[in-house]
Amino acid sequence: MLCLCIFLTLCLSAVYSQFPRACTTESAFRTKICCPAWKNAGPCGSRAGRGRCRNMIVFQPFAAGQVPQYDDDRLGWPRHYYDSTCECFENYSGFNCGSCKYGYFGEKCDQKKIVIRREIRELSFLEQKRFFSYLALAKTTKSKDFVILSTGDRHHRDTYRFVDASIYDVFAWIHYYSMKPILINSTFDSTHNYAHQGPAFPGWHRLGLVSLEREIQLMTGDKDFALPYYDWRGEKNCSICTNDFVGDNDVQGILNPYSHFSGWRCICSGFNYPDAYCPFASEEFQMERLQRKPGANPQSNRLPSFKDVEDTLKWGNFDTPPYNNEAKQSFRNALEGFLRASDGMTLERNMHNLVHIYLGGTMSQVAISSNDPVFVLHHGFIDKIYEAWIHKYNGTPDTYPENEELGQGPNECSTPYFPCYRNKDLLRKSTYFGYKYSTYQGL
Ligand code: KOJ
Ligand code: ZN
Repeated sequence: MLCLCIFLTLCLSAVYSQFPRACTTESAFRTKICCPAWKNAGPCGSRAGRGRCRNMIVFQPFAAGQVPQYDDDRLGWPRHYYDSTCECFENYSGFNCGSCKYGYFGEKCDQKKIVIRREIRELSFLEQKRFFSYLALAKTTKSKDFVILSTGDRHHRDTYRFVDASIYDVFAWIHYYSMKPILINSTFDSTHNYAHQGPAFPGWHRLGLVSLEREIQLMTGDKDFALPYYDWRGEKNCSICTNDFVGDNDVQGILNPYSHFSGWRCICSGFNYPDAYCPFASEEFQMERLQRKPGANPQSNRLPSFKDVEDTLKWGNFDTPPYNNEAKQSFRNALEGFLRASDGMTLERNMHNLVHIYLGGTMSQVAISSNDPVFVLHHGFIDKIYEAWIHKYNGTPDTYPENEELGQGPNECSTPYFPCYRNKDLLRKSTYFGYKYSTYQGL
């Protein structure tokens, strides 16, 4: 068993997220080069033919003389931090080309594998227990390859620190970091962010899930592991909010002490203010516990219906001008839940947003919602609907629209993932990323 684990670890090796620990040294930031060595084959495994250090990573650089005076560190991701990163060949990937693209395994990354994501209630009792055990491991195992950014003050770069976090917390932090208000000309713009309210929304969350899934495969050596999803269509209440699944809660929203996540703490909780990034990501700070109050909010006391999902899939335009939370007749805006899916015109809360607000507590706060693993199950189902749309309308990267949302252009890197995935490259069938969905209740 031990040999098998070592073997699998060697085959799978490091994946993608950020920041790569190896690129948070003083010299990496000074030179703006993030091209770590792979084994003893040189930077990006170049002597083994795995990749090379490339000095232009931003696919859509600003034209000369047009560099805007933005001071947000995430804009034009990742140009604020790095000018050079690894370009990996064939199916190699990762910050040093030491790992494989999603969906590929083996020393030469030439073995394609597609895992099947199933509804959480389709899993056997043992598979369910395995899933919760893997999450517990991910919450407590420090990420070997990645660290997270913690700042006292976003205006002062000397307060930026990179700190250890667990595999699950790196995942939760990525969502937190992407949705902080954008700093433009020294003022904060809270109306836009890099992951929501624009065409990047479905692909951004797809990348988050697939990176977590891969991290769990690596951590456990279980190559067959697939994230489950929660199909909430037509539910009278949250039927998985029981101790067998994501946990029961009391009227205050505290999770039942005998449930799987009752001891979990929320990274980056308690300081929603714009001026800092997760400043207390430290041992001393007591982060708040997860909270959940399904159905308690009178404005959002229902879950979306079967018809809501059908109606959402009626909209053949992936997204429409103005490509934000006011887009009409837009599949993306209906799925995200700013639009009534049936008429495509009325702005109202539905679908993705409705489920977040319905669940309440941690899930209803955009900054920290990803701390609750029900986020993973909910977004798994959102991703399944996105996948159904891609199949129905033959979506390809060319379907992704030009738009003005910061960081959401087709050729911009999905922010803040590492290495770069262009937003438009996330509009592809899921088998490209190594997974597909089971059919459940007709979808
Ligand atoms: C939390 C989120 C989100 C939306 C809402 C509610 O993460 O994306 O809450 O609008
Ligand atoms: Zn989100």
